[in-house]
Amino acid sequence: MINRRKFISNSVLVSLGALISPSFAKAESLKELQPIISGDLIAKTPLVISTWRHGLEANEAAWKILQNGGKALDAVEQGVKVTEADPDNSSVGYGGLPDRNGNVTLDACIMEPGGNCGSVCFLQNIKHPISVARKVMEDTPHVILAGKGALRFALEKGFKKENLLTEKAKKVWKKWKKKLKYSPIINSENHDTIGMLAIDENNDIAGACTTSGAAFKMHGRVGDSPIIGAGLYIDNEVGGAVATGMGELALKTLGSFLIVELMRNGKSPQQACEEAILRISNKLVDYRKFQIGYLAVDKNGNVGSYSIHKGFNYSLYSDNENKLIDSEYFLEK
Ligand code: SD4
Repeated sequence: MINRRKFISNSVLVSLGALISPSFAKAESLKELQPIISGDLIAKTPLVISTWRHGLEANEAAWKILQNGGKALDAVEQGVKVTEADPDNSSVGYGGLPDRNGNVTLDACIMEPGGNCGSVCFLQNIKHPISVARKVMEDTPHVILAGKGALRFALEKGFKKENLLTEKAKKVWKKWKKKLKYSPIINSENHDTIGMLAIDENNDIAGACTTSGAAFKMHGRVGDSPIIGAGLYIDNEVGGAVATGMGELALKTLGSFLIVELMRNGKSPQQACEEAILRISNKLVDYRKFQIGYLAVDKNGNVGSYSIHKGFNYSLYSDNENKLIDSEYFLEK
C-alpha cells in the first residue's frame, strides 16, 4: 500500500513553507538517541547530515572540523572515515560483508564545491577508500579509478594494504554460502552505506559516500555509491543529495543528480527526494522488493529525506546538536 497520506502531507507542508523545528532531548550517549520523525527541516548552517544511525558518530568528527571554521570537504572526508574504520559496520570499509567469493570490495566517491570529484570502485584491501577517492580527485586527471588500478594508485600514494574481512564478517558469509541465495534484506545489513553532506561557514557544500556495497554481490559488481550523480551529487549553487540502499535503483534513475536538478528548478529538498522515489516507483516494476533512501540539503539548510520503505533514518548535526531523524517513506507495507 502506498503511503499517500504522508506523501501528500509532506508536499503540502513544504509548499506552504512550513517549518518544523522540534526540540530534541539530549541523550546520554549516541547509541541511546531516539529518532524523531520529520519530513521537512530547516537547519542552521554550518551543518552536516549523513545516512543512518552510524551517521551520528561520523557527524561528530565532521562537526569538529566545521565548528572550527574548517572546510566542508575536510569535514565529509574525516566524518565518513569514522564509519570506514568501524569493524561493527557491516556495509562500509573494514568489517564490511564480502561478495559471494569472500572478497571485501569497496566503492567510494567525494565531491567538492568547485564541481571536482573523485571516485574509486571495486577497490580491495584499503581501509579508507574515501581518502583514495580524494587523491583521485586532487592528484589525477581522472574521476574514477577501478579495481587493480585503484589499488596500485593507493599504494603509490602511501596507503597500506590490509585485510578488511573480519572474523565476524567471515562467519556471516560462511553461513550465507550454505544457502547461496542472493536476496538483499530491506534495511538490514545490505543498507548501511554512509553518505554525508556538509555545509561549512563559507556556505560551501561538499559530499562523500562510501560502502562495501551489497553483501554477497557478484564479484566485480559496482553499485551507485562511487558513481557521481547516482550515489552522490553536489552543486554548490543549489545543494547536494546522497543515496543509500539497493544501488541498482539509484543507478537506473540517477537519483542524486535528479534530486539536485529538481532543487535547481524550485523543489524543496523534501519534494525533490519524494519525486526521486516516485520516479523509481513509476519506472521500475520490482521496486517494492528493495529499499532506497535519499537525503538532500539545499544551500539554505533545508533538509529533506524520503525512502521507499519505512526504516530509513539520518543524522543531522547543526547548531551544536546531533540528532537522529526518521525519514518519511512511500510504501506503508
Ligand atoms: C550499493 N548503495 O552498493 C550501496 C548499498 C548500500 O549499505 O547502501 N549499502 O548498492
